[in-house]
Amino acid sequence: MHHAGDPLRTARGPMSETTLQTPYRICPLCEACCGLEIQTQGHEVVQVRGSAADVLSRGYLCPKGVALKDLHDDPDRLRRPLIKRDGVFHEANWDEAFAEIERRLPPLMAQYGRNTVGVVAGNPTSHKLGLMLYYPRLLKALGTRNIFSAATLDQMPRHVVSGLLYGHWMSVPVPDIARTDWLLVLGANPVASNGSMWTVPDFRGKARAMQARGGRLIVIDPRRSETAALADEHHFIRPGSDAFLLAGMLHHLFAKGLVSSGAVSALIDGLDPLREAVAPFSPARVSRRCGVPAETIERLASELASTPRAALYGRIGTCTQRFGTLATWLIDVLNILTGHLDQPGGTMFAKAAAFAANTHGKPGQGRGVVTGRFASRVSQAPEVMGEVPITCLAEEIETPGEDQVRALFTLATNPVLSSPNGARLAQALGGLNFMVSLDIYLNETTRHADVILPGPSPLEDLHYDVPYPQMSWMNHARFSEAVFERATGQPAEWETLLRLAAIAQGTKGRQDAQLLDDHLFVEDVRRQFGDEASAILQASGGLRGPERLLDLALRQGPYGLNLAQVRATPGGLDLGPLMPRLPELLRTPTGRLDLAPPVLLADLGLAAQAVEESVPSLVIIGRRDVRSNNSWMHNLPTLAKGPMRCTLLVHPADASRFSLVNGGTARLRRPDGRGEPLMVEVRLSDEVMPGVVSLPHGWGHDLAGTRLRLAELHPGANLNALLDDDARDPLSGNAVLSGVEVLVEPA
Ligand SMILES: Nc1nc2c(c(=O)[nH]1)N[C@H]1C(S)=C(S)[C@@H](COP(=O)(O)OP(=O)(O)OC[C@H]3O[C@@H](n4cnc5c(=O)[nH]c(N)nc54)[C@H](O)[C@@H]3O)O[C@H]1N2
Ligand SMILES: Nc1nc2c(c(=O)[nH]1)N[C@H]1C(S)=C(S)[C@@H](COP(=O)(O)OP(=O)(O)OC[C@H]3O[C@@H](n4cnc5c(=O)[nH]c(N)nc54)[C@H](O)[C@@H]3O)O[C@H]1N2
Ligand code: SF4
Ligand SMILES: [Mo]
Repeated sequence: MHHAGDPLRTARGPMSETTLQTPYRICPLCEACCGLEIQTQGHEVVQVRGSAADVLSRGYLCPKGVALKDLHDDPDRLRRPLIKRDGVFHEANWDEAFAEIERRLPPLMAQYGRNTVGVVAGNPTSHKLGLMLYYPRLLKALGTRNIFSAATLDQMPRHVVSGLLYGHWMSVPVPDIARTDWLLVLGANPVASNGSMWTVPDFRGKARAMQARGGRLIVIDPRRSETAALADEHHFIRPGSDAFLLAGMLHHLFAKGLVSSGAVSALIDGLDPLREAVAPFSPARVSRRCGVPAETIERLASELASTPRAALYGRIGTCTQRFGTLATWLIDVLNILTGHLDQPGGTMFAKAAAFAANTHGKPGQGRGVVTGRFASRVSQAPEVMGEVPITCLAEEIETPGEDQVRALFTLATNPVLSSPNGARLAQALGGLNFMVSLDIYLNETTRHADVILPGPSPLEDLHYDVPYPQMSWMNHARFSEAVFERATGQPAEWETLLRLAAIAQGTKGRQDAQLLDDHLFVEDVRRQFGDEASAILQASGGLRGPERLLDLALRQGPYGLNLAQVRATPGGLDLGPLMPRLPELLRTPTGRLDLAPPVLLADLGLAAQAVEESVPSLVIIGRRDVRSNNSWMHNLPTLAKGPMRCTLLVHPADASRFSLVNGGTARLRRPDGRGEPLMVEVRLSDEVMPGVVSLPHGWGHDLAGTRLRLAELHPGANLNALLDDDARDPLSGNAVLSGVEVLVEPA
């Protein structure tokens, strides 16, 4: 905590010192995007509660929302830039930090070219308006192809499928949970994760309401997760085999003549090739591979087809596997061929008030998407959405040659823990010529930086969600102001990005972010709007920075709103339930929905061969806990308390097979012997299926040189140390994080 005389706290917020206030703030920590009430007194946060007035979340919050107070107060959270000299970090002021970057970056770019700079963006980037809107400015200024992000540890298969089927990466259908009667969840645990690629605060409450009206929740997961515990039915599945199961369901629909795509029938192509391609996947054949009985596969397919309001939803468990894109595609295809896509109670598309490409341009037709416009230098992994797989980062730094990555920007990311084979990456980062991190902690990744530039506390930042209203359970527009003013000298992160962009580009007058912003805004508006530009510039009035861009996006959006309107309504505007959007939403070149893109059929052919492959005797999966958030919230007291959560779940049958006991320590190793073994505490549980062990990711806070004093006390072990940085889904570049073979023995 900073005391009153601290120069960092001399900029005073708008609140008086003693009265209690409860400003509204959208939670920036996960995709549920809950509306919160931050009770404050002067400069202190007293308490965090759910905002009952929020149109999206209606008072819901989770323990992480409460921990925003701890995050704001955390003495380890960086409040000043750090510059490393002779291996030691020193606090610096902002001008010194930018000067250091200006001294070291441009010469590298001049000598080695643009691709010598790599950029990695992490998960919190998508939860910050300033980072979302200004990160592209930095990328443009750098002009590098070496762009990486956490998307290839996560949802890239979802983007590829949305692109191929509907013509835009961000056209993601979500279950219409308010009206469905049958929901099958695969590879997601929204009770713990609070939902992903589906903004659905209080999933539990909504699932219970569905059950109360006679609906059924079915979960397919190698672990009886918190969501499975709530379900009417749970089935174990062998990790990594969802594509087989789903192809088996589709096979059954074709075999029994249950295919009927309802309202979208007139839009679809590719039915015949699809029928042919799933012929090898009879439920009897796939059953052995996925561990789900053939009768269950057939019954689930029949129920999906016969229930008028039904939906299939898959998430990270179905994405982070070798056939992740295939599994994601089959989920959509099953929804489509049972008449559930774009129907109330099925899976539907949100219509966002701002930033949604599927509300712009000509309705019903567009350019579609392409992938593989270039490939990564070393492994030749194809580009997807302009980036290459994050699991290629280490080799791009290590491998000499033209376009070798010698300088790196990291933006709100901790790949040393969150990406497979972090030990190799850490070593590679150590060999960079120059590294800059935009981050609020000195952690396992940023310790390798030469300069760390901290963002403000989330409570010192205004907010509007860019991606999440595009996949929300209802339509809405919400804005929240900063709760506190930023400390003196602390720039907003968009200003930092603009100054970095200016350094990369050699722009004159690069000290004044506001001027740079004005210049770029005018340029953009003129280019985009031609004759209308001056009216648009006039309308944006006195706004600056992200607010100005947001106002413009709202005005150009499908509801014709503006920022003043949204800002005047804390708790947000309710823009109604999800509505059918086909064919208007499509941006495919044909204006049609091709169910059988050739790349997917080709991969299905490979899957048909893989059905018979033998499976390892023991594989590992991850686990999310309500009180974690990937790798970076283990330093907060309210979340860190309680028993250690980084434990290895082992089925009793496996425990006797490997002589493990409850509470004992196990040694986990890779079959190829790479790296150090992990020592983990064993918890016996029939929650996991036999042959599968489960360890959460994001732990392993015992590396030297970090400043995470609380997290270091309970470091846990790094699951990703066991995973492969060369195991990917080739269609999306997504890492394989689930179902990886491991060896275990008592320690
Ligand atoms: N084995 C395994 N690995 C996984 C997963 C898994 O399920 N299993 N999940 C994957 C998934 S889904 C994801 S999204 C990735 C996440 O991968 P990353 O995004 O690389 O990891 P995070 O742990 O989210 O790290 C976030 C970083 O952002 C910083 N940060 C937080 N707030 C701010 C801010 O306001 N500004 C700035 N500048 N920095 C901030 C934190 O200090 C931290 O360094 O991990 C992936 N890794
Ligand atoms: N508390 C908490 N919430 C979070 C996060 C966090 O770290 N902690 N991270 C956030 C992020 S970045 C994301 S992307 C989302 C992710 O949100 P979710 O996708 O809901 O993520 P998980 O909770 O990991 O759920 C994945 C489920 O898939 C199961 N699974 C593993 N392998 C397979 C498989 O091969 N097939 C099937 N069918 N299932 C499998 C796992 O057992 C697990 O129950 O969560 C977000 N919310
Ligand atoms: S569920 Fe997510 S958005 Fe809601 S309070 Fe928790 S962390 Fe924040
Ligand atoms: Mo994620």
